[in-house]
Amino acid sequence: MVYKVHYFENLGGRVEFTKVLLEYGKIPYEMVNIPAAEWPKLKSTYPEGHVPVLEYEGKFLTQSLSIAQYFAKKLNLLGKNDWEEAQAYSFVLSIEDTISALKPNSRIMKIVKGETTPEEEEEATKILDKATKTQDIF
Ligand SMILES: N[C@@H](CCC(=O)N[C@@H](CS)C(=O)NCC(=O)O)C(=O)O
Repeated sequence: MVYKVHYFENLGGRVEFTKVLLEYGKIPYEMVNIPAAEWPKLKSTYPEGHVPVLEYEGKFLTQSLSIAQYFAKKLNLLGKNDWEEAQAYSFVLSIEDTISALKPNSRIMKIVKGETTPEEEEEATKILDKATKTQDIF
């Protein structure tokens, strides 16, 4: 049975951790691409009303970091010992902090579309600089 990853059509976001791992591990999967226009109708059919969702053997797993961790473990990417495992988790959570900091007012989409005001751009640059410094620790 092949893994199915549910996410919005033509949109990157919280699904990317999982897609990178699936591609890296050459794990077969299918995307279930949800058109934005269909979402209001489909939202209530998902366990927590959001995506990404992993579907496998009739079961559904929510939460992007849990899904990514599931595959990271399968691919032996959680470190050689408890310390390295904690470092891997720390790295992921620092990315999560960055996503959360960029999320208000759809800032991510504005950045992608080049629609940010100079003030928003300056703020986003600060957030991304901080993230780069944090990730340099690893
Ligand atoms: N903590 C959840 C957050 C999921 C989330 O916010 N997903 C967004 C897309 S990135 C979503 O489904 N938005 C539509 C909605 O909530 O109606 C996770 O990491 O999976």
